[in-house]
Amino acid sequence: MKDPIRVAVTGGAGQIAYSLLFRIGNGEVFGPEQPVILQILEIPQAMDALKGVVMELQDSAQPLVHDIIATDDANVAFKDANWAILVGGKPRGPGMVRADLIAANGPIFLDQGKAINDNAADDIRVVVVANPCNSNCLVAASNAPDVPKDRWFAMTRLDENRARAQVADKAGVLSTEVTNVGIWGNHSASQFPNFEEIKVGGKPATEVIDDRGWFEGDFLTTVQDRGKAIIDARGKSSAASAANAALDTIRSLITPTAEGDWFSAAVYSDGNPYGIADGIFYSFPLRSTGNGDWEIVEGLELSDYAKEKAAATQDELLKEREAITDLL
Ligand code: NAX
Repeated sequence: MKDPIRVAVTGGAGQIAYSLLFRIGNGEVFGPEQPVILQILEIPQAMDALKGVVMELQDSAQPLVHDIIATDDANVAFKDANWAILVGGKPRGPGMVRADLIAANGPIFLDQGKAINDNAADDIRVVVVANPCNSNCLVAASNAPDVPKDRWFAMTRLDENRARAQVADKAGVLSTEVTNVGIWGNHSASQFPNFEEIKVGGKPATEVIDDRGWFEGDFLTTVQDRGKAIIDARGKSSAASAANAALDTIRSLITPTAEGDWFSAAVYSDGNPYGIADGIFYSFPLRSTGNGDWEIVEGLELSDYAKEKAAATQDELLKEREAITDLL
């Protein structure tokens, strides 16, 4: 059996972690031969609740889980970590606008960025789930100067999966038939799931579903507003599907991407082929070699419509960045 890898998960007593931790322990993402040591971070007030989660992890007796470390010290949680999944953060409170949320989360990600920089393993890779994930990722990455920027990802995979599911449902096919789903920009209502590139059974989705009005209307708004629709229906925000998307993100990064396909995550924009501003975490269609290297898919011909959408979500990210300049 291989040596265990260390996986740090923050927000361990929260609802996403309640699904995520057990699925990591099951070998669903790193494989059935790869033992893991779970290093779970919480705030002091949630340590009792985390104790309960740890008891349940112990009671699952998962063979791949070689140790569980529960702590409220970021330096301990990120010590020698190979992967960090940053799920914990301050939720949006009543009356808070997006700028307030960004400001409230900034200091958390500044501290965690520093702790990752000072403690993590040389091959650390970080997936930021906690919202506003693109800007939180920018704060953390900016405060970890020793960790290359291409190791940081903000999660837009849930949006990708939502878009895939909507198209599969409309076309009456299995979700596996729907490929080339790329989310552009911010994990927010301004995101652009670029339906012009999506394929169904290898054919353009816009030919299979010959209804441009649906794509520009219901499709976009359903994907963009899905998080709110789930809160309205469930009384709580998406958790199982968010954990699922975090695992999908990591799996896509450690597995070679199928020929001609791509997946989505927000990455540090630094001289990209589409003229998107540098210095923000912007979601692009990506391809992975499977050994940790990835690249932005090149050569896509964006229509004027797509360019406008891609620019609008970029502008929102630039505005978010203005709210955190003192943390970068
Ligand atoms: P919960 O409120 O259930 O759990 C969050 C946990 O984080 C709490 O237990 C809290 O004590 C802990 N926490 C707070 N500050 C912390 C810190 N400084 N260090 C460590 N832990 C800390 O939220 P949950 O439903 O699990 O969602 C977690 C985050 O995911 C939220 O920010 C949420 O907005 C975000 N989401 C992101 C999604 C995405 O696609 N990127 C989708 C789902 C989700 O909305």
